[in-house]
Amino acid sequence: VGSERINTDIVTLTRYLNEEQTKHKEATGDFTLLCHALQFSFKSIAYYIRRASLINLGGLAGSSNVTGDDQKKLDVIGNDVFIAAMRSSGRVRVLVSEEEEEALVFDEYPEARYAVMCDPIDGSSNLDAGVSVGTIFGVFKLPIGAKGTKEDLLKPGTELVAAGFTMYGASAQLVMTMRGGAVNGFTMDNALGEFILTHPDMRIPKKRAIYSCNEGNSKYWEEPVLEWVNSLKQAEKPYSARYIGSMVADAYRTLLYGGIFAYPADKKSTKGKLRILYECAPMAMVFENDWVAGGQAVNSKMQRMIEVVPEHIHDRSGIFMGSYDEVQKVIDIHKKHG
Ligand code: AHM
Ligand code: MG
Repeated sequence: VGSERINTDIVTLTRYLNEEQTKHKEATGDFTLLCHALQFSFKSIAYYIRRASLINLGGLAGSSNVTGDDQKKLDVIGNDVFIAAMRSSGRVRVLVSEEEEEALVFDEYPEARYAVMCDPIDGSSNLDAGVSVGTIFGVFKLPIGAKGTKEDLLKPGTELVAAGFTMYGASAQLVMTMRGGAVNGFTMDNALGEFILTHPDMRIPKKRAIYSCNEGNSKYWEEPVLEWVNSLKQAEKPYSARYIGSMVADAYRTLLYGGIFAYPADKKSTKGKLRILYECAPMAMVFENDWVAGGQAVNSKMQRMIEVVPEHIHDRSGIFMGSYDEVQKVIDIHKKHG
């Protein structure tokens, strides 16, 4: 490769964050610092996942988390890495993690103005098989003097100032969006130790014949969901089924290729499986990003996912998200059933 063909002016996440900060004259740099701490936690988790089977991190840790799932050793490590990074940033007042029953309030930083919600390692049942997993995050900005109470957290996704996820796959892929901005995708360059802006201004295709859901649950599904999936199978050109079972990986594919990802509420899990604050709302912010990504995300009642207000920090919801036209099909069938 001739040197003239090597791009020497790459946009790293660090550069991108600096450039974003200078666009906002009122910015204090606090949010940028928070993003640096987030970035560090993604890099660390990516590193541990990659090393996992070499340094004996596979398997169960012998404890259960709040929702009764068996915790993996890596779940515990991912959670610890995330908490330490958020706490030490000095910019986080309160942190909600899937792995922690209560919100963690960082009283040592009473001036901190951000609340962070995260699932440190989502899809961890896939870990030992080497399948992609991910970290999902959402960020609220709190009023001055906020104490990190439940009221600071039980807010709809429309209040998020930033959200996104990192997928730990063949490479680590970070997708993030800030309020009013584009959805941008970064790829971890392991040699440089930097996330590089590789997918600026991501836009989800308006439609695509791919659906992604756990059909093993179909005996519990409500009538409209059954009718919808059946209609895809009976379409003139039937849809392709793709289900990884890691929301982040299924979401990343859906964002790039188009299609739909669904985890509906059903007769068994009447509230759905995925959590509102740190799984559904951040994904909704990415997919519904009005003029940017241009997709849709709704719950099982066909309400906009981003407007749903949880009553408890670990509340769950059904979710349908993806290409505009594909989600619209779900909405139309549900409307018909009234
Ligand atoms: P987790 O947070 O305990 O890992 O569970 C969330 C995961 C999602 O990543 C994925 O979409 C879903 O659970 C898969 O569930 P199922 O195995 O029921 O299909
Ligand atoms: Mg998880």
